[in-house]
Amino acid sequence: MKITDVRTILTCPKQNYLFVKILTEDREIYGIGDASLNGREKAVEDLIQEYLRPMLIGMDADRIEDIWQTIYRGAYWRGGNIIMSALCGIDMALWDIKGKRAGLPLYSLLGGRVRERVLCYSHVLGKTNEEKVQKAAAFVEEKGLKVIRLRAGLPSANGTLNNQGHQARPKVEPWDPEFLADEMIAYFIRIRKKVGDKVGIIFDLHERFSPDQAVYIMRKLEDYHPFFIEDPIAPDCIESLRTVRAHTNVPIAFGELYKDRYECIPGIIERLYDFIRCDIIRIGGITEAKKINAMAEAFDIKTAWHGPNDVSPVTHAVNWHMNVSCFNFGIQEDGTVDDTVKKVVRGGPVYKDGYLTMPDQPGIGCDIDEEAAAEYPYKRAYIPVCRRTSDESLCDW
Ligand code: CS2
Ligand code: MG
Repeated sequence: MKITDVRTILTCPKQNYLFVKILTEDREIYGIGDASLNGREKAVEDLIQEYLRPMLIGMDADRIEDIWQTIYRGAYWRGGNIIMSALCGIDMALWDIKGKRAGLPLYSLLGGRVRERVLCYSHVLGKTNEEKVQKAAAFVEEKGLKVIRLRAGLPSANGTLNNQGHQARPKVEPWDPEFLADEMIAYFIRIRKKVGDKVGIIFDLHERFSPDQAVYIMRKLEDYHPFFIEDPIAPDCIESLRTVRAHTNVPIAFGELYKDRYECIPGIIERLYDFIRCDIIRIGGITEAKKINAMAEAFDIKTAWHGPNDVSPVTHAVNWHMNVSCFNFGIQEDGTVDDTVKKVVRGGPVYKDGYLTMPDQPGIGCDIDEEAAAEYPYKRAYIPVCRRTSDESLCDW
């Protein structure tokens, strides 16, 4: 079945999203994918429109692997966030088409169900850590959560949602890793005491600490049994991850910033982490995610795919199909989808009592209302940057 057009839908219902819609010679069958790269959406759109669309028109939509390799290797210059995000938008849309043609949900194409529902965790939100401590127990109770997630930081965790309008430059947030380790430890312990021992607590250190600082925090938290510590350090230096792993026995989740399977390999084969948590868009989509998943399974590493509030329901749905069909699933991050987003994107996982489910539908099971999307035009927005209050130097956000 030939591809007849590749469209991009750039929209900002609360957050900028870049969706891909692939049309085929069967007018009834099209695929939807997500190519959103928070803070750089237009660069991805240009790559798709200027370079990928012309070469994809006329190709056989059934040949997902061949198209993936053609985009990845065929350009000679490969990888990176912009290319991999574009590749993901196309890859997801092609899997969606394959599912619709077969009349089967994506999970069925991936091997079929191995579980009925998907354990998930939610972010404890609030403007200050103090507010989060006060709200945590009620939040767990009201939502019936089994696992919650905290983030190391001073400001609100809502920082990436682009609901403040067009931005001329990134917001600057304060962060002093040298002086805040003890405060973060105390924050975790206070939450542990509030929610009790039965609730899992994930602590996302968000690549904000150096290896020595991360080890210091993790060792102090060993007795408070975190579900896992997420991205304790930046991913750039594998030696640093080896150091962290060697000095603490707390479970580690890693890889939100990885861009392909090759970046995952050293950590997987040395078991430097217990959960792999790539973002499915950043690694080039379902085709790459299933390969990473298979590598992780062989080394007893579980999955915790990235899926926060700023990810669209299309990607939440893809995560869900992966989770429900893969043996080595660990847990899924559940982003609350804003009501405005629901006007633009139909479908996606449904939350109940700590788990996610989705109704059976062919393909990914999501659709974009293009008229609604047009009512929410793109607004330039940046991911914030962190600067130390002490000397104003830049540190990892
Ligand atoms: C975070 C994300 O959910 C997480 O684990 O690391 O919220 C991340 O900061 C954003 O997705 C960036 O856009
Ligand atoms: Mg994270």
